Amino acid sequence: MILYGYFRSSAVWRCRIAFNLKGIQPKPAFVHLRRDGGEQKKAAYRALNPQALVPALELDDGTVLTQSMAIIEWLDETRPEPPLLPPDPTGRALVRGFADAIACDIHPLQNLRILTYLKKELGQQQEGLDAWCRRWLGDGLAACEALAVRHGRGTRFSFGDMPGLADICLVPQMASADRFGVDTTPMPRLREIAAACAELRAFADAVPARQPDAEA
Ligand SMILES: N[C@@H](CCC(=O)N[C@@H](CS)C(=O)NCC(=O)O)C(=O)O
Repeated sequence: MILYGYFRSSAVWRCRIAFNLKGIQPKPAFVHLRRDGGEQKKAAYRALNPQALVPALELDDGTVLTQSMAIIEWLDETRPEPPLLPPDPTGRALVRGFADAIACDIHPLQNLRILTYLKKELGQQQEGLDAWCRRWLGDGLAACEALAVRHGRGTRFSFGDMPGLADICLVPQMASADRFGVDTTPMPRLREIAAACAELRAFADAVPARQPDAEA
């Protein structure tokens, strides 16, 4: 299995955590999102993922999976232990609701191609881009804080005492919040969960700075 990614990508970071939790190490392949206009946009990578986004996961039979959430759910279905989702449909819907609030509604607004468009096509300056990111990260994570308080108070992780899909999505997004200067002090529950995750090797080994393609 080959996981195509980039050290800073939140979506790839999610996959790295999930693979680590399962104790599986796919072979990494590095797609530099900024070098040479973006390697993700080159024909060679588009042949793998026509969306020109990382991650992509190439299976041993040549099948290429795209989209981090689809990859993680495929992993969970094919290697069920330890489970990343609860056993019951309602529990799964709650976890997916939290995870999708991040993966579908927060993360896409800070994507490189969106920020590049705001800058190059719409003429926004860096402060405008930073304000944009802070706004959508702050609003989105405030909603996640409310969901986390509602569903997981007293538990170590977002939805229980085992880490799962919600935590996998949360941790990279909290790091983005820090990077863009979002004040997360009004989100104590999310900070508590992120701190609990950071204690686990699966999460610690997945941080961008520890990846072979990491840059300062
Ligand atoms: N919904 C996709 C998002 C993937 C995505 O946005 N990847 C970013 C990095 S986090 C990317 O490849 N950006 C390249 C670009 O914007 O040109 C997923 O979860 O896999």
